[in-house]
Amino acid sequence: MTPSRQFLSGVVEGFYGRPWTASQRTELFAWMRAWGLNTYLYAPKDDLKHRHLWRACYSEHEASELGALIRACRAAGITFVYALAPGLDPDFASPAGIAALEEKAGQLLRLGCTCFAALFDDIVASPASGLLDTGAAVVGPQVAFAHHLLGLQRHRDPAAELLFCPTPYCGRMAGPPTESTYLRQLGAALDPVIQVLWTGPEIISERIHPEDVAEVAAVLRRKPLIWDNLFANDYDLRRLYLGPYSGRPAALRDTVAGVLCNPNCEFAANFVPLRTFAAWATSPDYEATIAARAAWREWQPRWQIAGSFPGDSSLIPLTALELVGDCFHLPHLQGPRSSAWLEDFAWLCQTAPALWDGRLDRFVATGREVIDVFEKLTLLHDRELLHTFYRHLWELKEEAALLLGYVEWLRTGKPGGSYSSAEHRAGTFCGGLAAEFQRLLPMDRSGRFHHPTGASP
Ligand code: GDL
Repeated sequence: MTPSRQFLSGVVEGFYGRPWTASQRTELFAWMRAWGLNTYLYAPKDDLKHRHLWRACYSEHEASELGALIRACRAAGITFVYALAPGLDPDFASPAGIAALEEKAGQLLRLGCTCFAALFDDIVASPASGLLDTGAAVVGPQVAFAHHLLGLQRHRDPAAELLFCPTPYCGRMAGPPTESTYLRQLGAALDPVIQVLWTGPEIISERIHPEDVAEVAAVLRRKPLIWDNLFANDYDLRRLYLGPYSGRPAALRDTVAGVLCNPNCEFAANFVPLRTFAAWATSPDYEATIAARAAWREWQPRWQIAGSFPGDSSLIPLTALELVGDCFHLPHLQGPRSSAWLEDFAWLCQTAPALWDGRLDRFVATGREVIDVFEKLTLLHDRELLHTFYRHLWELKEEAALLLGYVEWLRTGKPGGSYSSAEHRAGTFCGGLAAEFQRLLPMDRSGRFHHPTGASP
């Protein structure tokens, strides 16, 4: 195991989709500085020169923007880490690949970057089994590349650090770590100073407990550095995650080298996720619900809405904001009010209207509140904030209106009939082509898919 070092805590901009803008990153650094986070890993999958065209150096204009970013990050007291993801290139470790690495790393070193990462995630198609147990042929060139990069850094700074993302980077892909040829070879060959990234039991891990990382730490011969995809939404852009950082007990901090969060693609959606994550990373008595409430309160001043008269403005009430956070919560968990809303609907559908009690009122009140929050949001002065949430809340308020109409029809309608709404024309379904396929092959609650006819293929 490596000797104990500073616990790394911060953000990895490591998602697929539009990278954040310079001003969003500047805002991010201000948040991170204020909240005590120390590391920013630059790894936007869709910066061509980070991954697909990793060998290409940045143009003069791009280099000046990147240099400014590095300086802004460092001025905020945050370590800037530039990630190279060369693994899609079959010859990344050939002499030509190494020459390209020298040139590319040279450019970044000149721009002031002193910390690097070599990422080898998502470079081979996942087999149906999900297991990615690649062997020596894969590990060797990756380690050679990383060691060469470390050497280039050390030339400048003998204390330089390097991060490394393996090809199987979570429990599901690697299988039991002690049985993974790849991980065993990596643990043995990789310079102990290099930190290895790991997303936990899953790519999107609902929970990461100390026992979930003990075995991989032993095989890698170092504590893993968690790349946390809890709030990432690039794999399902109809979702947003605004819930508090959860599922990681405080004891995890002693068993990992650090945690870097890869959050929502929509920058503005990340205030509560990152604020609560920072609270988790920096305080021993973190409590998710309390941290979420404090984060919404801290963010509320940004939610100013126009009043009926020019110059008249007010803040969206905290309860309304918390309802937004509840409706767009966490990947594996609805917020408490959303869960109750869902349960109430299921209950109302199964229960004769004569037996409905206060649950109808609660159901209707939540639906109306959702519609009302959307109306309020459209009055936001901060239009960037509005448009971050617009599509998501639009879909939900449309659904809320449908449900309210449906429940009213149940209450007053004749049994055995069917309901139609003026907003829903025959043959139009939300979600387009992908949703049509999802209706043909739905996933069950345990994450399995069954042959549509019911018979085995
Ligand atoms: C991944 C990718 C990441 C992506 C995330 C969520 C890692 C190491 N790589 O597998 O770029 O944003 O899933 O979709 O997590």
